[in-house]
Amino acid sequence: MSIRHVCAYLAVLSVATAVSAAPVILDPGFEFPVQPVNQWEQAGGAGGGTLVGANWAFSSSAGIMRDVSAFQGGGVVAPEGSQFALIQAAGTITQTLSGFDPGKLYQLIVSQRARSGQTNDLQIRMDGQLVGAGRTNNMNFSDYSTPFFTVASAGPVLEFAATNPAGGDKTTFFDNVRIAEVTVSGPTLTNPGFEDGVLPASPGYGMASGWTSSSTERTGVNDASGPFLNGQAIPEGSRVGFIQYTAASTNSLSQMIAGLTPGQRYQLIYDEGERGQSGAVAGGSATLDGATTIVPFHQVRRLTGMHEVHSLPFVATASTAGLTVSNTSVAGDNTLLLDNFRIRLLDGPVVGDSGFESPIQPDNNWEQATGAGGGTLVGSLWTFAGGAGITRNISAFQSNSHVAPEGVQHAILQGRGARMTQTIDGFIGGVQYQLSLLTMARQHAQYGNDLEVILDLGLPTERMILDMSEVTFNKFTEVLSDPFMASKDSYTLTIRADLDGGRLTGDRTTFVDDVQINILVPEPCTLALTGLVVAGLGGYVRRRRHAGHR
Ligand SMILES: [Ca+2]
Ligand SMILES: [Ca+2]
Ligand SMILES: [Ca+2]
Repeated sequence: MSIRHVCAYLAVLSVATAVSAAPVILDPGFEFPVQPVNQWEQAGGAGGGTLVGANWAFSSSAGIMRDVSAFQGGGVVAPEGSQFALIQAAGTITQTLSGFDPGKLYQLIVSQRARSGQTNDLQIRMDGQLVGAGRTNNMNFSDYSTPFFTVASAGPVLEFAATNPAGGDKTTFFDNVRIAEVTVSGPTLTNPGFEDGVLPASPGYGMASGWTSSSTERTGVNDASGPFLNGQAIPEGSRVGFIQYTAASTNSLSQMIAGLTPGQRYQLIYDEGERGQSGAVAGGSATLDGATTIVPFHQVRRLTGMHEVHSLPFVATASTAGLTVSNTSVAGDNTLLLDNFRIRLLDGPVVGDSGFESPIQPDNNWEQATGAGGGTLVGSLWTFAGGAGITRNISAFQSNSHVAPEGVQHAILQGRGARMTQTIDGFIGGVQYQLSLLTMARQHAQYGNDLEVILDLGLPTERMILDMSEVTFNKFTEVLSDPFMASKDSYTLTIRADLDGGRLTGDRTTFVDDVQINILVPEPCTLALTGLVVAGLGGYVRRRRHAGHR
């Protein structure tokens, strides 16, 4: 992520703030009824205590346990008070709560652990809606925070359920249930970099705080020592999340994005990678509210480090949106790595087909204005010339490895004279803008060429706003143009390849995707960067001003 975006996201994202906890949970610590010393009770009758008078309802294998019962072997002590809840194998514990305000945003925190040497899962539901889930395999009590959730009634039913997917005698313990109303200002994700909460025991399967897991045994969190991260650089902080393949199903991590403004355009950005086992190919995708695909299914191979994924731009229809990121396995023993989720506000003029997703090219094919390729450019909102065109995943241009960072297609600029042009309306005079795009060099022969972005090419108002004398990135990297002040409402935008005054030779191709123009808000931390092109992690930009525009 660029420094510019660190600043921007700090401005846009706000830390969730818990305020007065209006929701009422009776006996959130399972302290009543008091069990006899060294005893417990399950609703089915096991144990030497009682559940009469409890505020919770228990299925037969669920109950309440006191410190330190014979049940526990290892001598488990409650993290709050002297009692806690247990569910042995599969079962549920429920309570009808009160004091909620439908439509408001809430978050539940529970302290949970597994019985020594065991694993189980723990699902948390409000009125039947899954609000949190993951594997309990830690042998010490630790807090798990659900994603944000809303409720439909003032008195929802809270349910803790263990589903014991592996069968056998497995027990999960939990205690100290807390629910707080959450207020956010601006788009907010919970634990977007997987830095919060306990690090699950090796190999890392477990609860990812702030996220809900579809498959409690196949998702989790790794740090630098983790087998799924497998030696790759961590894009943000010291941990990444992961979704491992399973042959029979799609596995996913989910949470709620809060603080969106209906009608506003946004983009989800995150870092993605693959573990790197022999022949492994993960299948990444992301949806909103289970219905809108914002990151289409694409193949993910281990490359030189994790790389940015930019979603298709989307318009918020409500203040919240349910995000689900999935791995639909393609081949081998694969694992999708994830980190550093963030939301970008798209507030500038709309670039038509900013990600070169239309027209759709045939599978594994491309088309250039020269006629090369097996696809078509008819109907594109861009005008292509020379070696410029569009490639779909996975074509010969991509050497069967790199794929589009946004959608499933990206632009190609092969050789001098390759260019693509579009008239952009909707600028506001006096407002300062900045263009961003993702670019990399084709990993082939002489690599990339000289990439230039020009406003009003050939007109008296012509201005070059980005000039990279040679694109050398070996993975898609975001670059930013010079800031520019609009003086009218419409400009022609030209993105072209040059040879840097003849210095570059050979068959060079530069890839481009996700061209966006945003309003540049002069925040204190970005002022110092004005005029610089800032490279993302692992890359760099060499940039040189031409003496004059050619
Ligand atoms: Ca307790
Ligand atoms: Ca991280
Ligand atoms: Ca694209």
